[in-house]
Amino acid sequence: MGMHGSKPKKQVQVLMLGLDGSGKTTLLYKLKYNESVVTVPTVGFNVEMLETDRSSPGLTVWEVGGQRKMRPHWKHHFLDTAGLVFVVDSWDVKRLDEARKVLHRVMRSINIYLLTLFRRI
Ligand SMILES: Nc1nc2c(ncn2[C@@H]2O[C@H](COP(=O)(O)OP(=O)(O)OP(=O)(O)O)[C@@H](O)[C@H]2O)c(=O)[nH]1
Ligand SMILES: [Mg+2]
Repeated sequence: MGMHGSKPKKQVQVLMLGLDGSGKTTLLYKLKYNESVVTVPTVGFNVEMLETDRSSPGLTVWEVGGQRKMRPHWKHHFLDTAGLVFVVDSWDVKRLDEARKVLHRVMRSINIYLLTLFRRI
């Protein structure tokens, strides 16, 4: 009865991808705690549930490491994903083309909502 009136909230999975060093972990913890944290390259993944208002589903955000050796693992997260956030470091001009190719490869494999974030500062 302690849970009276509160149904478990629906959770929607969001996948956060992008090249290594594009700023995914930084963004994830900024969204979660509104803090800038010191990061290390993600080996595997980080996952956090984000608070949303009562009428919206909860967001479970999965950030998977973007190093070349990590990218083959991305596909294991595609199945349950409702949306993709693809993070691009727009200062890293030399790797914009690599980011474009990697994003195109991902979009060929999944059919979902896409948000591309270009980090500027
Ligand atoms: N100036 C600036 N630096 C940032 C920003 N976001 C991240 N960084 C820095 O970029 C570096 C890499 O950030 P991460 O968030 O670890 O990058 P990542 O995309 O998670 O990298 P992987 O986990 O290896 O795929 C860190 O030194 C961050 O402090 C930003 O918006 N502006
Ligand atoms: Mg990371």
